[in-house]
Amino acid sequence: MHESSDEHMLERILNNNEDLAAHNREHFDAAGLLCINLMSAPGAGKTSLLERSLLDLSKHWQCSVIEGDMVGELDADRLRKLGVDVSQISTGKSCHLDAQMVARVVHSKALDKLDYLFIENVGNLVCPADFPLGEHKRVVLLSVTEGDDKPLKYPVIFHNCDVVLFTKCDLLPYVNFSVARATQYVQDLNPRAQCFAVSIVTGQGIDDWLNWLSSAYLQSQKNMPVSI
Ligand SMILES: Nc1nc2c(ncn2[C@@H]2O[C@H](COP(=O)(O)OP(=O)(O)OP(=O)(O)O)[C@@H](O)[C@H]2O)c(=O)[nH]1
Ligand SMILES: [Mg+2]
Repeated sequence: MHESSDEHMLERILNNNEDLAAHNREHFDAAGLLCINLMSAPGAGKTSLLERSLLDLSKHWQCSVIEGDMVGELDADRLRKLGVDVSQISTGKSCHLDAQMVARVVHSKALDKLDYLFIENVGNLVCPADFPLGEHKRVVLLSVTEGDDKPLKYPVIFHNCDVVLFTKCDLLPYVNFSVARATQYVQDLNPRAQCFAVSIVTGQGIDDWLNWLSSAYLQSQKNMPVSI
């Protein structure tokens, strides 16, 4: 009895989230921007990747970031130092962003001038997978220090994403992580996911990632509904 009412409530929460995510997506499409949801376990390198990417992207494009953290504005402050516009969402006890939290920010932001909107989700390899935010693309970071078995143990987030970045590849000589094995695990779950091995320290793979971003942006412009 208890179990079925819990399941019912969870289903309602997830359905409600899907509706709000679709609403957010309408705003993103109307503004003609590309929205990317960055997800990973804590510390895999989301903010570092954003710092590195925004250094390049901000030269030519209007970029903005929504930062999700349980408390504090440490990551937001790191990005603001680059002159980037950042909106903070503090999730309190929640271990993921949801579409309603993002909707509040979306309604208070001037989206029209933006080309890229990045959302850094709360560090967690499980819960963010179930809560789409309206993003066009889902990017998962897996650092080589976490072990290459993670796609097998946390399949949902890898099953439902567009890109997987194996981060901190400068540390590969010191850890037991095979990029080939991890790529195979991801592709067994999700053949359409693209995998890149990257390092902020050496710059490995950063051009591939930036090229992917730029083709995703161009593709999104072709797919945007034509405004009348
Ligand atoms: N060696 C190495 N360290 C890295 C790399 N990228 C990030 N780091 C380090 O990893 C730590 C965590 O990086 P963050 O970018 O803060 O990770 P995050 O995913 O944003 O962390 P949360 O927001 O707390 O989940 C920092 O000490 C970074 O300097 C990398 O390519 N190589
Ligand atoms: Mg961060």
